[in-house]
Amino acid sequence: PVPTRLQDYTPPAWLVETVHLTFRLDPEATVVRSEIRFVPGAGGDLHLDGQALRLLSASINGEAIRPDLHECGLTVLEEQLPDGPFTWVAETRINPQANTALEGLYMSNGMYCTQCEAEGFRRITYFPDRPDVMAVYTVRIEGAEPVMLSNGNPAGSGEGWAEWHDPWPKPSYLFALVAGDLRSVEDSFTTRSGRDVDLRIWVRDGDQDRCAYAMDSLKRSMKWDEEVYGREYDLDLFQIVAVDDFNAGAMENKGLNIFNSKYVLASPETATDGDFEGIESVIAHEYFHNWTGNRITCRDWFQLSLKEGLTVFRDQQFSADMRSEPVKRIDDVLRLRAAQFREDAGPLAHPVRPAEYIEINNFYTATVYEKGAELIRMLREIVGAEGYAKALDLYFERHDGEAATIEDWLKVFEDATGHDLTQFKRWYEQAGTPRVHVAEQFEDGRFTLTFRQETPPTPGQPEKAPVPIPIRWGLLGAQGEVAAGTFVLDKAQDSLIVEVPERPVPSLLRGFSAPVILMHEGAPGDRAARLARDTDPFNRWEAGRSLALDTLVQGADPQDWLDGTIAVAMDETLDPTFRALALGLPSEDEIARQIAETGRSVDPDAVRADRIGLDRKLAEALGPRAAELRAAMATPGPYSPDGDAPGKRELANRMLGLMTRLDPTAPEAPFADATNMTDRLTALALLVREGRGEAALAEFHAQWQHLPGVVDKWFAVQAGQAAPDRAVEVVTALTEHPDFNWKTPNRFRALVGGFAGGNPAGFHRVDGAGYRFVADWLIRLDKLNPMTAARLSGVFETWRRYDDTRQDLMEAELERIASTDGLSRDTAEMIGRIRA
Ligand code: B3K
Ligand code: ZN
Repeated sequence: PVPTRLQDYTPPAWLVETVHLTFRLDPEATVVRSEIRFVPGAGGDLHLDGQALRLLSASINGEAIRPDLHECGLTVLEEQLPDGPFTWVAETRINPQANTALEGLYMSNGMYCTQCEAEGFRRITYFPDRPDVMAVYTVRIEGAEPVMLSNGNPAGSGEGWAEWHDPWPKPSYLFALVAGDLRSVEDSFTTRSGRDVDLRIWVRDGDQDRCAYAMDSLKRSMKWDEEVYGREYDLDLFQIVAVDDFNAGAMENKGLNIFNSKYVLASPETATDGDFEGIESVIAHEYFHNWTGNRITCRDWFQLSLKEGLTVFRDQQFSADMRSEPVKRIDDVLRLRAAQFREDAGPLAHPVRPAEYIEINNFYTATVYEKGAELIRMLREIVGAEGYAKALDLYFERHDGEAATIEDWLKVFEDATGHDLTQFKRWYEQAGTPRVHVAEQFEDGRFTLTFRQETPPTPGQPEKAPVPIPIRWGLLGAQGEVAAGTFVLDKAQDSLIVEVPERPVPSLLRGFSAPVILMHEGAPGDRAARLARDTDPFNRWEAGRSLALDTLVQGADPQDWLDGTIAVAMDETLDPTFRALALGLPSEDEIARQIAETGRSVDPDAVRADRIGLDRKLAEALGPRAAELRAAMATPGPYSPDGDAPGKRELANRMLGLMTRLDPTAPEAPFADATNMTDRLTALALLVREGRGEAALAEFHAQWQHLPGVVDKWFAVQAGQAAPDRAVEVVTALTEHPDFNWKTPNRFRALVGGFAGGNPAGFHRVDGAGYRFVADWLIRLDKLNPMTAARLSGVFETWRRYDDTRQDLMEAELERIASTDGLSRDTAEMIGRIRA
């Protein structure tokens, strides 16, 4: 297949003013009538995208035509078209029941739903399915379903039909339709200009009592966007639908968000604190897209980060405001390193704005989302909070109703703040994580920090140019902070000189002010000093992490880490969540990445053993204090997902994890006594980890087998916690379990993804059985759901980190996948890039 290239962009030949769609619903033969008013754009032939469609009829201005049909759509030559505007009418037939790709119109649990981003609308009808074609949609749905929804405001309904009108021009990827036997939970929100907006969350009967947190998150998001960004909602109605079969987390369709039910449904008994937090942030994220994505959309899919990076940054700000800012920052950096640094260090590395793609669904990545958000954060760091606010106002003013580009985005910052961002643009075009090396010198009251940046080569980009790196810094003297500021490193090498009477302890890249790898150990004892008393909470945490990695990667003596971490753990003046984070060990995958950074090959069994060893040392060093701290963190009274209760539970549960290292029966009583899912699942995971989970697993399953989201946890916990030497056998047996509905992405990800991602030593078992298991299932899923299969292939992206035996085994599986007959374009592209 030929790649699509950014440099080949041409404006649309024809634009669309209005679209009238009529759906006659039928599970196997839905008929879609489309009436499209085309107006001249750049001029030329009319190309309409279409996929898996049966064209029943087509006409232009009422005259029947027989367009030229090809594999990816149809073409009407310019000479067959009227000179000016015209009306195209077509009828197509589609089969939602047979749509296992979950793109376009498909069925989930007997209900109709859609997913159109990025290119799903072309599976519904022939259309210029590209985001720079924005139109006003009117939709009529005919069918027997009790509830029939589409975008915008209701425009009438009766027995067997419903109409919807969306006044805001939108690209086709934001179209949505939902129909089925749904129940709603209702609320309302009054905007700051006094307009009343009806809010509805649609779920299956029986799930109504698990929507409260989602609704509350929605209202808080609406208010926050008004207060912080000055953005009001713009329709009379905002609806969210929860569906069980969904490839992604959620989708921001105009006025009708469709959600993976895992990001809607929650109650204390069925959802963990982490689930509640996820709901809050995904609800916010999709809501925020109404302005950053929908009102201002992307000109083409290369600009994806324009909406995604910005919207992730906005949801991060929101969660930081709702909860604790430093804790949120640490969480976000953990996630960035786990997914994006990993991606950037391997064969799938690509720029935040890629230059080409074969399948755009393969570019909904940690780089486009999370690194994209880091770029926005750096922009804000460079121009300041006020400059950022001015730039955003200008962005909304200048580009509302448009399909914009990264150039447009940077231009508003330049125009609003006077900064020259020519060099900053490299951040969007250059892949790879910059390394920043630091040298220190103290002489005659002058402290000199010399910074040097380099970015290793990435696929297709052997040479890298310097990027502007905002480095927030502070200097700690014996009595506390003596100086602080932000230094922008925009050359290959540059120095910062500060006059101070005594050699200070430098604290660099505070708040993780840039997505780089800081190579800075500093003088002996400096990290212990930062862990003990840095005034920047992020760097305090980072100092501990760096000490732990020294032990896990280099085999250094852990004493400084143990002492410093225990002091933080016992410090009652600190936020319990922060203390829990400081007590956390880097994941096995993170340790493996750091080992690979040093040029050595990774032994996954040793990584696991060393990590357990350090955890045990921490448990021993804490001794009876672990149980005391756990008791002190008890949260009596009714469960709350907000306030300080989640942090206390996290610290208490971390203590339980440590106690379990010394006494494997420790989780038994907590499992039996748990009154919420957070505590219950933690105890269950620990029991399974210790090989004592059988009875608890049976009890848990019996209790929750009717709730798919909880059954997913039951699968994931076994896949992740099974002993590595028999994990393949455990997950293989689980694929035979009657509840393993592998066609449901959540269930598939819980078991197969939960094994490949959650049990590294099991996945990398040296006989290759883990690789074979994952490859078998990937090949099987690819025939049904290419998007989800292709995403799973990322578990192989680190294959070059390992020893020759494992590399050969992984290579063989990649080869087997690549040579599978009828492999999807999605997976073929991923495997091709991973092997290149
Ligand atoms: N924009 C959607 C992602 C769609 C995924 C398409 N493969 C969700 C989000 O980022 O908000
Ligand atoms: Zn998004």
